[in-house]
Amino acid sequence: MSEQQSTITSGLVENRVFPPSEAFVKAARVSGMPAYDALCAEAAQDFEGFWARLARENLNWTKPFTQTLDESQAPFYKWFADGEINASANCLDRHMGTAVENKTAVIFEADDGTVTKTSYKELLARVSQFANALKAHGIQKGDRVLIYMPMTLEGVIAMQACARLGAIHSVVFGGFSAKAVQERIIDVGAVAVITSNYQMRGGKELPLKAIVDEGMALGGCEAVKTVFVYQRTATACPMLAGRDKTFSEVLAGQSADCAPVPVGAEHPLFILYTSGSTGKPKGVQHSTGGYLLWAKVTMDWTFDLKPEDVFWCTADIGWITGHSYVAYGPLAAGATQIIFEGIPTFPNAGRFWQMIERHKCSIFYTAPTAIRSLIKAAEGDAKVHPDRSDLSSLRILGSVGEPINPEAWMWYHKHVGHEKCPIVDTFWQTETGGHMMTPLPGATPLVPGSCTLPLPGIIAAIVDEVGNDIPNGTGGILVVKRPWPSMIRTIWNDPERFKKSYFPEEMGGKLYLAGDGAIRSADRAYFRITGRIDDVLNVSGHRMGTMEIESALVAKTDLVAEAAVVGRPDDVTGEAICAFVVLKRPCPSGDEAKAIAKELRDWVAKEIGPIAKPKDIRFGENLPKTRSGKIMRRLLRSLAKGETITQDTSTLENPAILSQLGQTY
Ligand code: 6R9
Repeated sequence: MSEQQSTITSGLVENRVFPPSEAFVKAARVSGMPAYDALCAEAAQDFEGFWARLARENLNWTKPFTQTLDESQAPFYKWFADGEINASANCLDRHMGTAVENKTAVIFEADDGTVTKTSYKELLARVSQFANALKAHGIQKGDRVLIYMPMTLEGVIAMQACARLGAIHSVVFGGFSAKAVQERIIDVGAVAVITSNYQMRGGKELPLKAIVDEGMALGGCEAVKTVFVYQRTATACPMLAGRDKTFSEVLAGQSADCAPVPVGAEHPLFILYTSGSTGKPKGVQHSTGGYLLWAKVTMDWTFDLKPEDVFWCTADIGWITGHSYVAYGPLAAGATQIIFEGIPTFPNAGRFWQMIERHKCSIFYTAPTAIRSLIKAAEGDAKVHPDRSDLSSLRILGSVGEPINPEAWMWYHKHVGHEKCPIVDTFWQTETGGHMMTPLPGATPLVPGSCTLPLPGIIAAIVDEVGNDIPNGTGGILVVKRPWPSMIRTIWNDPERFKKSYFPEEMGGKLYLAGDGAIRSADRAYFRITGRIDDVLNVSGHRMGTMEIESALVAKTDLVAEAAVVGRPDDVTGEAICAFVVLKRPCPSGDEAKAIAKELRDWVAKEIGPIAKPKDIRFGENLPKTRSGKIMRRLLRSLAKGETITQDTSTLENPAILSQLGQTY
């Protein structure tokens, strides 16, 4: 790829364009812009026919569907509804008797560097055996199973085994707290939990099972009959007789054959909780058929997957990226993938680059926050610089989770991709199931910081508050105008909230509201995401609701009277959490303030998880409010950024508190 133009006219206008090389275009699955345009035209001419073709070509159906899209209960759309399918069969059984059968499915690298390889055939046997163990404990189609596992092959096996039986999994990221586990067990109505005694991260052994116990002890989890415990490490953990079973105990004597249970295409494959603009996380419900279709097709299109590729998505299975591009997509596509248990900085910040070299990774997919922290590390220590590793196996790089700033993009392009690897900046969400907007590596000319264009079949647009189209070059609200197969089906237990959050009446009730702002460039009509338009923060690519953190803070009733949380830009994590707190005692300063700030951070870690800990805490006698009593969040955002307040503060009830709130702890 050559850099055609290299002028940046301002921070906002990005003029550098990187078209794919001719050789890359020639070999690509979607080869050149005419091929992309042809797919878009196919979808425009016969929307349902386009999706039906993909669904027939990419998935094995135990009962073929006759109806593609059912809009009769919109926005509760149904796809391929009369078809029957099993997700696990499409990831595993489907490859038996083909060249993929004996291919390596997973190269697992443990935290301590131990590597194990598992073929598709072996993985099928392991998933089947574990599914039989679940079945023997009464788990059946439609049951909900909570998974709280480390980033291990066993985590993927647990998900696949649930899918094999038609049981609905709900994975909770291993960094969430006992309380978060309890709340999700209750909301989802789990009958079983799959966990691990400990997890290994950065050489440290951290408890998981004990957190499940602590969560369940908070009450309301009586429906859970069995807790399956994977013994990741040799250290014993407390086991409750009758309820808790080790993996080896339940696997003993189980056959490695387990017939996959066909389910309707709309049967929920999983429920994954994500933060929204209110205090309570939403249980995003995904379908089986439509979801899996897009996980598979985007592997082929976005990552131009070839049989010899070694794919590595660094996301944890606790997030949607780990669902679509670790647990399902790569397997459905028959890829060899790397699964990594540990953290990018252990034993040193060169781990990712060393692993790419070690396993000859060809497609590498990670988050901007990881890239930014590794840039920092590499700049401080030449030994962990990517230039020290042989990265010649790479052919495609990917980015996900948050906007990638052009500086980080350029570094990734130069030092990791050696100016020959297209970077696919994939915009999507927990709710969208798979990629929505992204360059195609063998077609789309790249512009740093832009997710470029929607995938064929995805009808994205930018509108104003009432849903009218906005011309290119003007910022607005990102929406999707037509349903797509992998979209969220509902919020578990809360269909009304689903309608209100994603298909608001104010915008006509038919547009999917992503919750992000965006702008299309005047020249290429490329999309650039400008950030969330609701009260959701993106910290290190993880979604956090400001209200969720506020609720956690005020739940510390002995100490906190009031709290407001906003985001501020951060060089490494994208956004940082900044909490403004009013205590039930005089406003503290100095060491006392520091001690209370620590206490509050620990509290939030316990309530939600360490990822929700505020980076900045500021105390005041009061919060800045208008005379009508509304917290002035815009002002708080300025304060959080350390800006001099130039905005009109005349409506502020008590202007003196601004100086108090200027001090960060
Ligand atoms: C996949 C995932 C979704 C939110 C989304 C947006 C942000 C994700 C992005 C991006 C700019 C990208 N986001 N990818 N912003 N460019 N390539 O991250 O899902 O955790 O639900 O977050 O992340 O704000 O709305 P999720």
